[in-house]
Amino acid sequence: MALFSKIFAKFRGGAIAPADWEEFESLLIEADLGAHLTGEIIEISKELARGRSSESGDIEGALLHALREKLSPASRSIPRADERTTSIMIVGVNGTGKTTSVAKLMQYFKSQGASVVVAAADTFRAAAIDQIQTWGDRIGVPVIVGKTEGDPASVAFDGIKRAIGDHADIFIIDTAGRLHTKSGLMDELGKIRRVVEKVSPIDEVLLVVDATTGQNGIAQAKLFAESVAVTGLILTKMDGSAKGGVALAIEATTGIPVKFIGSGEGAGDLQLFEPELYLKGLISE
Ligand SMILES: Nc1nc2c(ncn2[C@@H]2O[C@H](COP(=O)(O)OP(=O)(O)O)[C@@H](O)[C@H]2O)c(=O)[nH]1
Ligand SMILES: [Mg+2]
Repeated sequence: MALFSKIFAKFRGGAIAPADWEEFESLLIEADLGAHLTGEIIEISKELARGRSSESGDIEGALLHALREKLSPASRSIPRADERTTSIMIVGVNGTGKTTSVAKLMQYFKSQGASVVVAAADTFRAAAIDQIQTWGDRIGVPVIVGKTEGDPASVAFDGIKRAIGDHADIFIIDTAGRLHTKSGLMDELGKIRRVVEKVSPIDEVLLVVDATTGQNGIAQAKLFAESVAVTGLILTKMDGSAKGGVALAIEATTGIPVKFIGSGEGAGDLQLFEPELYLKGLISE
């Protein structure tokens, strides 16, 4: 990404012309940092440039520090309950990569030696049910399904009962994302949560956002965060044309921590989000 490398070269070179600031601003906007955050970063950078009596290395350090403050202070880990199943609900708009992320999480937790059960609570399309079942068969995770167009909450309920019965470490719920009826979707997600929590708490609600959708992704994060208690983000399609600034923009706007990065269509294409590496990637050349 190296968004900041040009401006650092200017810092080192001495004077920064107005045109340089404009170029820097366009770069930040193109990288999906959003107008507000871009404005703030430009201000901070100008401030640093004005007060520059020191080496450019100090300016880099100061900017890194300012960006770090914009990231969410919340924990990025997925704490596991000791004596019971840890339940994770996956939410997000259609096509963002929810089902694929469920497959990636199956593999991630299995590779840690945990046992996993999944509920296919997107019952809207038969193809969606097949998709998650195929992943489950391939990875070796039981997937609880219901009838097409059946009640998603009852599939989730069957899933948690199975997970408890199997003493599974992790229970993951895949959900639908048809947003044209926003309140309908949020009600459905709320109902799934209530029904599952009759037997066992939901520990995590992970929102899946497609990084290539830029500002739209930020709007989705705000929308879901208002309606369901989102505990973390999975930022998908970071292997595509995404400029990656969206992670910083979403965290600065919503305070929700990015927990995982999706970088492909395979079950292994999932990484933990590492804030320091991410910031270095934005800054270094
Ligand atoms: N390149 C890339 N494609 C992805 C990633 N995650 C999901 N996809 C693709 O995005 C499309 C939609 O994914 P899906 O999991 O069905 O989305 P859902 O509707 O939210 O469940 C599929 O073609 C996936 O293979 C990713 O991290 N990188
Ligand atoms: Mg899906």
